[in-house]
Amino acid sequence: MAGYSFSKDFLWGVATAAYQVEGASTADGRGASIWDTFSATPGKVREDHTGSVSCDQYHRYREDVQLMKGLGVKAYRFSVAWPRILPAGHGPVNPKGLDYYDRLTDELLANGIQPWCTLFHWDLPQALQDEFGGWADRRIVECFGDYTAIVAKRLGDRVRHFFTINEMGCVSNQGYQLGAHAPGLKLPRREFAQVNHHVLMAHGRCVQALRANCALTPQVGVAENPCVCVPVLETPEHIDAAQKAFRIKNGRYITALMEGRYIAEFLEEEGPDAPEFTEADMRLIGEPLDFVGLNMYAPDYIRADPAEKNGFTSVPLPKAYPRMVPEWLFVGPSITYWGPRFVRDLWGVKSIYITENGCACDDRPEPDGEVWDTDRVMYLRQHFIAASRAVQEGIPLKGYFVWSLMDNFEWQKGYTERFGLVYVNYQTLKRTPKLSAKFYAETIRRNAVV
Ligand code: IFM
Repeated sequence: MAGYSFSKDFLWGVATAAYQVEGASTADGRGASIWDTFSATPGKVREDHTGSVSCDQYHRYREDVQLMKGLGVKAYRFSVAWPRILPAGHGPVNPKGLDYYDRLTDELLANGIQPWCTLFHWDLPQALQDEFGGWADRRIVECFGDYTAIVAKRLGDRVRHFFTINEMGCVSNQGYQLGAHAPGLKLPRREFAQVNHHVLMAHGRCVQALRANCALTPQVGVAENPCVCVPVLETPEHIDAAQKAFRIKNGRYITALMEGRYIAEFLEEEGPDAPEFTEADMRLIGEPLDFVGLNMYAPDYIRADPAEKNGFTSVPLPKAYPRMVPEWLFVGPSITYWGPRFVRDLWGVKSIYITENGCACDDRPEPDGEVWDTDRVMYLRQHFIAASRAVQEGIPLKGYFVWSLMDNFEWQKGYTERFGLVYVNYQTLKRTPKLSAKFYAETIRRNAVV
């Protein structure tokens, strides 16, 4: 391969999540989710925006599939809204909810786009939060398994690729410890540890339910956003330190999944706040996966530090370090190289995807109607170059899903942060591909960075 190119069968895709794009929050028997409740609570989301209409993909999915086709993507990563399928979280199934994902799947396949389905991207049925505290109670694990089985039975004859839970740490940390996401709780660290443990267990239960209920043999993975440790310099001592840091800093999350245990460094660090667990729990958590998906956004620069117990230190970012619109989105393109590399080197993973990468920019249409998001093009181009390096070095990076197909409901930021390749006018719901959409389409067409 010459230049910044990719393997022949590299899978280019785009990603979204149900609550962020679907809207139609009361249509066809959908139950309420914790995000409906949270966003309806004044002061929780910027400008009190809610996902009740959003991009209305529920009704406009055909148009959105045509947008994808225009980009030339080969795969669409979407999520299923649990409260559309089971309005009360468990019990009676809502057939119209399942019908929607049938229609979406069929439309994608008819247009040559592979459906990649996420079971949970944060829209927990409110009923489960009310009934037993949602992820804080161990009963959630079986409920999630049962819900997964229903979706698997319905879609598993056409969908081959499934993700269990999107960004497990965000579910527990943002939702139950920091209170920034639904359900907005600030539990003590010890209780948060248990919430997180239930999320990990539910992931394992989901893997089992998919394997037991899909008609086609499913490929099952996770979409995790690990803290991406990047060596400050590419020298052996800093690379070793960064790899070690990657494993230890993610001890509560991806390391636990990949190794089926909480590593000693994590347990020691947490002390009395460590989760309670049994060996059976850890076996469930460690269910083997077919691939690993990485949601990659910002870097954590690491240097070797012999004075530190674990041999590494995070290097603080200088004051003027570049970032995109979100206050957390510092630019560090080499994450799309180092993330896959460490996942391969630490755990021998043979199939890795970037399942999210993108940025929010201050996009506005010019008088000619065009959105000239040169900043997003710069950002994506640099990440693609790093991904191409991974591919060319033989790291098994097999695909890349840009976040996101279109502007959408950005959680507590509402509609104020735009991550899309396609601009959405929230008054008219008109979709307009930005410059970055054209850049992406051309990259896909050439299978090389433009
Ligand atoms: O919009 C989110 C997505 O739901 C999860 N990953 C990060 C994105 C940007 O913040």
